[in-house]
Amino acid sequence: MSDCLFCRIVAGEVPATIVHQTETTVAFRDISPQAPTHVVLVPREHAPDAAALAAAAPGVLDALFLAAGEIAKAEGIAETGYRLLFNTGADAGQTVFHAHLHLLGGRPLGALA
Ligand code: IU
Repeated sequence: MSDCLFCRIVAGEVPATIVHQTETTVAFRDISPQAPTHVVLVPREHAPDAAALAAAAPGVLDALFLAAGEIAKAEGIAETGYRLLFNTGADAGQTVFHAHLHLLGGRPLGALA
């Protein structure tokens, strides 16, 4: 899906600072970080959102959460805490329609709106 930004990052066609990769996932630093650590984790295979990914490849969801835990350890925020979230759909603020898990940490994040 060459018109999908995150497919293009996975393919190496768009630059990103990649921090972690597995057979099924790629993680890179968010271009507009909202916290000292802000990493975006994506499946290599395209799915438009988390619900579609869960239906198509639930094991890849497991892989994303496992990778997030490893990255949190590597970033030194596993003990202080971090937030994992999928924005799903326009009202949630999803802007890139390739399922992605945000990993945020490194400061107190406060309550969700
Ligand atoms: P959202 O949940 O769809 O809003 O998240 C998309 C994220 O992708 C958002 O935080 C952007 O800053 C981020 N991003 C990026 O990391 N690299 C890019 O080239 C672009 C967006 I465009």
